[in-house]
Amino acid sequence: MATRREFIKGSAAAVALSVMGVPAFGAQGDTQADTWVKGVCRYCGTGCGVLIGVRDGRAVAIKGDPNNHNQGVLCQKGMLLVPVIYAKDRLVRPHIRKNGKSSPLEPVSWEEAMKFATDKFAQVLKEDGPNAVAYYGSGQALTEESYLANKIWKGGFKSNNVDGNPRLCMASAVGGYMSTFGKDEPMGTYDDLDNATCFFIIGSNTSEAHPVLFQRIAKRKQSSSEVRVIVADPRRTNTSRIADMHLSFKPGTDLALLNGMAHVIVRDEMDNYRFHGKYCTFQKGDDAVTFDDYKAFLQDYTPEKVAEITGLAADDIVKVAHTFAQSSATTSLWCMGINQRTRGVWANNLIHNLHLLTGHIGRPGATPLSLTGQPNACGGVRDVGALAHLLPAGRVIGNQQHRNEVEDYWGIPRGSIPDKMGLHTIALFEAMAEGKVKAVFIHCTNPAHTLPHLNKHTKGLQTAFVVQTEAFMSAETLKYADVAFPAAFWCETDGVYGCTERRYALTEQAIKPQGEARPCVNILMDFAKRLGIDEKFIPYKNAEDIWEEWRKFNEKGPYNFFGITRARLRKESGIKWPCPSETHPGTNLRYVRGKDPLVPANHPDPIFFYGKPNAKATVFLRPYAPPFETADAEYPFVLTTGRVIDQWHSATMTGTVPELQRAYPTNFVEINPEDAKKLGIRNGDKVELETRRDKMVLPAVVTDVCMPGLVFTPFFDKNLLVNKLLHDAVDAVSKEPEYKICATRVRKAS
Ligand SMILES: Nc1nc2c(c(=O)[nH]1)N[C@H]1C(S)=C(S)[C@@H](COP(=O)(O)OP(=O)(O)OC[C@H]3O[C@@H](n4cnc5c(=O)[nH]c(N)nc54)[C@H](O)[C@@H]3O)O[C@H]1N2
Ligand SMILES: Nc1nc2c(c(=O)[nH]1)N[C@H]1C(S)=C(S)[C@@H](COP(=O)(O)OP(=O)(O)OC[C@H]3O[C@@H](n4cnc5c(=O)[nH]c(N)nc54)[C@H](O)[C@@H]3O)O[C@H]1N2
Ligand code: SF4
Ligand SMILES: [Mo]
Repeated sequence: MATRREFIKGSAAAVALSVMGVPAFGAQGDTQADTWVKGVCRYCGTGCGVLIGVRDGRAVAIKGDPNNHNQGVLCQKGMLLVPVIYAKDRLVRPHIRKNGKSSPLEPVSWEEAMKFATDKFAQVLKEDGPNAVAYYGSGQALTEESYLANKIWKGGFKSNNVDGNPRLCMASAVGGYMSTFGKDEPMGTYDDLDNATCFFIIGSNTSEAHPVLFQRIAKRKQSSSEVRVIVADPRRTNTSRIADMHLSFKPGTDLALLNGMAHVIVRDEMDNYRFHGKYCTFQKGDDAVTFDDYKAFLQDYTPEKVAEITGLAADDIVKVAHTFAQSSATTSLWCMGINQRTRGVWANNLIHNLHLLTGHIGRPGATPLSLTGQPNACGGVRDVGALAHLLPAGRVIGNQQHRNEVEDYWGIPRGSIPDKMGLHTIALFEAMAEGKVKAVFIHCTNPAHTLPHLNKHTKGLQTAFVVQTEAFMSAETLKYADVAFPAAFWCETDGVYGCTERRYALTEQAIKPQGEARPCVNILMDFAKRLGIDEKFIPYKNAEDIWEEWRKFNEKGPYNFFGITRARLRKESGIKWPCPSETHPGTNLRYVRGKDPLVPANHPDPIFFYGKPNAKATVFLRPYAPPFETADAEYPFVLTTGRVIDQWHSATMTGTVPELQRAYPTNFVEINPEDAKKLGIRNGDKVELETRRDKMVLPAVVTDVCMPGLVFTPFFDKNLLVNKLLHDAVDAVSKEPEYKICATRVRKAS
């Protein structure tokens, strides 16, 4: 905690700047705070450190933590986080629906709500078995919550039906790291942003989705005329403002572009043979192949052929490949434009390929760094293994040795964890609609708003018994909840978030929960114990006890963070794993001798890819494949969906803040002036989008952000649920839906 004297005077100018999209220093709110409590911003995967000002038991102010990676800087969402706690529509009492889905949600006591929820779960477990129950979680839940839920479901109920919104988000990145390097999570960190001389930003609107990182990139760009920024995005977003080259290509053609860049790099002998000859193997599907086979494969991706597929100029493809390869240090950054695709894992593999071919890896500023969307998708869900195919710390359900290791650690008989994977998100909601999964516990996510193909998937919520933890009454999913438990929000409880760069940081409890809200670890423990889970299996008094168990779980193995104790987290503003001892400072360059404590000091090579048994990374031969739906004569436009800086997903939080809500009050459709002119559409006109799923009328924003043939909508507005328009085709490996591309008709509405 900091004292009042350390307080930097709040500045109206800072807030004004931040509202224009410029991250800012300074504090927001009441300047009379008498204690400052350390925490992490509730929103994005940038994971900015904050200090929360408290007076008389109330949070009254916020400022950036000068000791965390963000060095005191926050964007407008972070600056305006405190009033969200006290929003009028906070859910502050337990509710149940006594007589089925059409009866009203009524406030009841905790005892009555818990009994109602657990009676139904007990009945389903007894009559239909463990595969008929599920947990659907979130990359916004605390690490302790996700670890606990995963343990209760997989080890306690013996159900692997544990999934969550990271399936909609990071699953393809996980698949990419796992297949290329053998283990999940990036090798680089934000420090690389200060050292890169080339930024390759593909499928990430960093300026709106990770504003504080964008500011750091922009600063680096300004610091040296040598620095080049390449943005590859079919939309001319705010991010491309700082780009030396903006590649606006046909949506869904990234695989061709990335193979085309590899072709040029190899053809022009800009590859680093000493690197890939030593550290890489080449693979086509499951078969080992040679570098010469790879070269032959790349013959299909000459600049001319790739130009035809992508709509780019052949010269630009050559130029971008040369810039990538010839810089002294290239960092790639990507997000949903790459992950939310039916070939998302392949696209991830192809980005890694470029780094392995050129040796832009394992040096300051040279790294493939996947940006994580949610604040705790990395630490809470990926590391904890709270997905249907995973177990903690990079283990997988399908591996008996992995299951046994987890069973031994949890002190349950071998064979307890079922050997079959659980249901991934889309399959889970289908199984709910079919009546196969009869009861679901939904935690810290709003699927009735954010799943694709909503008309199909809300049937699952309508059919299954739904228990939900929630903090805001406006959440669309509450319309389907049979039980709603009010959750302690953000600094009303304590817990760890793990952001993009393997950094774990603690939010300490600053204030009491509003009304009758409770910390979700308490809700989960109470729920599990009433369902007969042994006290000895979950013997925790609080979140700290859970953290200690999880930390010690990782005393060995590639996710070692044994040294990140709660006491250290209270003192320090985040620590990056691997971190094997309490005196270890944390790791910037993973897999690098002398930097990563898991690489033996006497290892013969400077790089050691210890994620795979053969200690090599894999360059994959992945051919171009088109997206699931492409524009055709019937549906001639491509619709893509995504974010705006001021709103967070379903806007249950940002929508309560007038300054944010005023900036973007409703969903809209962005359309190119050329297309608009042809269709007789002017700015502000009503436009109808019609896909094979549904149709919807939205106001037009005529701008050259989208290339001709492409339209974009954000998805935050619950009054215009654009996700009804989307299909739910998933990646063959990661099962992540292709939110980014579907075919649509566009016309002026009468
Ligand atoms: N303000 C705000 N910030 C957020 C969030 C939020 O809701 N609001 N959510 C957080 C979360 S969970 C996530 S996952 C991240 C998402 O962060 P981003 O992925 O950066 O954001 P999106 O707007 O979803 O999509 C990024 C870009 O992908 C582009 N794109 C579409 N199709 C293609 C394609 O075929 N190829 C390529 N290369 N690009 C394509 C779009 O034009 C868009 O500009 O943001 C995080 N940060
Ligand atoms: N069209 C379209 N749809 C998308 C995407 C896209 O790009 N396009 N992106 C997808 C991606 S990447 C993601 S990550 C998902 C996100 O999808 P969701 O996770 O469904 O979206 P959120 O609005 O963040 O939902 C979080 C919920 O948790 C509640 N909540 C807030 N704080 C707490 C708390 O402390 N405890 C509890 N228990 N609840 C709390 C919020 O009120 C809210 O209802 O959306 C996906 N949907
Ligand atoms: S960049 Fe992300 S983590 Fe940082 S203040 Fe903004 S929303 Fe919060
Ligand atoms: Mo996400």
